[in-house]
Amino acid sequence: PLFSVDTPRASAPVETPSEFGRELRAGLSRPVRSISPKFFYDVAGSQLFDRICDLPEYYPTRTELQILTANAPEIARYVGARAEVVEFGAGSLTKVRLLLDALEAPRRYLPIDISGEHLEAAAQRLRADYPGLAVQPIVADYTMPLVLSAPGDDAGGRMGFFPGSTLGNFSPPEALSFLQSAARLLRGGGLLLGVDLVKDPALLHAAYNDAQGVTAAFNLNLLRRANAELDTDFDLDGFTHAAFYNAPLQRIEMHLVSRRAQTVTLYGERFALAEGETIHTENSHKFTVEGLRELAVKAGFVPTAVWTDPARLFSVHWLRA
Ligand code: AVJ
Repeated sequence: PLFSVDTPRASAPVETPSEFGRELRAGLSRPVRSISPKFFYDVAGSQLFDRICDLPEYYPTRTELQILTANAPEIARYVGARAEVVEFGAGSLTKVRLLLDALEAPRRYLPIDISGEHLEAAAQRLRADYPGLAVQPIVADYTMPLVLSAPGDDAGGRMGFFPGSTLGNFSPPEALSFLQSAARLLRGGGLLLGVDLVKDPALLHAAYNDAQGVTAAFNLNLLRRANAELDTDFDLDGFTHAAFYNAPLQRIEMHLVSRRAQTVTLYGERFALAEGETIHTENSHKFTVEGLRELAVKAGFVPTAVWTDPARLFSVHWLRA
């Protein structure tokens, strides 16, 4: 398949292991347990993530919006006339409004997201506000190679939009291969890419350990989702949220820590977790402006302009493809 399509599923149990189920089983079978952060985003998880974006400690969303707002005319000049905008991991479709407002004559908008229901609802709201724009949501895992038909013969061609530092969820080799495919998909156009910057670890720590516990709820929602969709028996009180900065690897790591020795059953198989053992749920890599530009060059882009906020918390890059 060109990409996997995540259809909404009825409640558990399921006969054919879902992608989530297969990956969770594989992740629990490894000596260092892990699961991909892409499974955070069921409806409840997408809503929790939207709440994270509004938290006082979570500076990335607000800062990126400030950068896009403050520099919209200049960004529009670099981007030029683009008829088609493809967004990777589009979520709630709020940031793209700033871009659509700045562009000359966008005709088609293709938001790609793994969370189908959430995406369709957001697409409806966007259509209401942009009557001249063809909004064509694609429910897909954008970490898989994606093939799109040619952007058509309207002037300007295609651009990509990948805000929010979602690139940071990839390991460095995955980030490179994602950017390589994006460069192929966007050839003749470019990618407007937002990435979070390396900074004082105390600020990073606060952003992933918010006082209201929304990030903890977001992390633990993965276990609630597994219980609902896969019929696992995770005890939600048996795990705690942990997030810390791994400085040598330039990333925030999120884990679910087992508070005691316990077992969990998935597809009839029992997995034992020791007290203090963790399930690694997310990496959120941080970048330097130079490091990102070098990575972009390796992937086949030509980095041109970079915009940051005065405190250099976050960066937005225009990468020509
Ligand atoms: C959507 C991957 C960019 O890494 O900051 C927020 C996800 N995890 N709080 C990030 C997230 C915990 C977010 N990304």
